[in-house]
Amino acid sequence: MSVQKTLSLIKPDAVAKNVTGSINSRFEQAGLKIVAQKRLHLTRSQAENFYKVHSDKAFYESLCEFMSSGPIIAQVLSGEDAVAKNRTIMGATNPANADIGTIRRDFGESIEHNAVHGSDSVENAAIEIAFFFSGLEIVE
Ligand code: IDP
Ligand code: MG
Repeated sequence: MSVQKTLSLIKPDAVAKNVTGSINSRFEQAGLKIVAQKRLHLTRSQAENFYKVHSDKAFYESLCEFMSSGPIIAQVLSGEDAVAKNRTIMGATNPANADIGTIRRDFGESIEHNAVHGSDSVENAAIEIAFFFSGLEIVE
């Protein structure tokens, strides 16, 4: 294990429910530190670019529409084993299948409107962090 950084997004459904502070508490309780954070509203083309790995999926158009439908919180989480740790506390993609006590179980609405995004590997975390943040904006 080692100290890693991962990209987290609080998605439009959770921002609209005004539960961003509750979600941030989950990260902090798990020992992850929020070392960068900002609120922004993605354009449709920015959402398409961020999710381009899913461009062949049936849900791609709907996902990009959702992700550009309202404000999000983009954040960088830092800590021991941060990529996998964040995936664990997020829970499964479909909130209905997510473990009790996970963010998606407690705040997600559906397989698409599932409250949070988290990078799935150290390599993708670096790419996704660079999509949203400059080095100057990340403060350990
Ligand atoms: P992940 O967010 O758990 O890594 P991915 O498979 O990478 O899941 O999918 C990216 C996002 O696309 C999901 O978080 C969810 O918002 C949406 N999504 C995934 N599968 C479906 C689906 O079957 N229907 C609708 N939306 C989906
Ligand atoms: Mg994913």
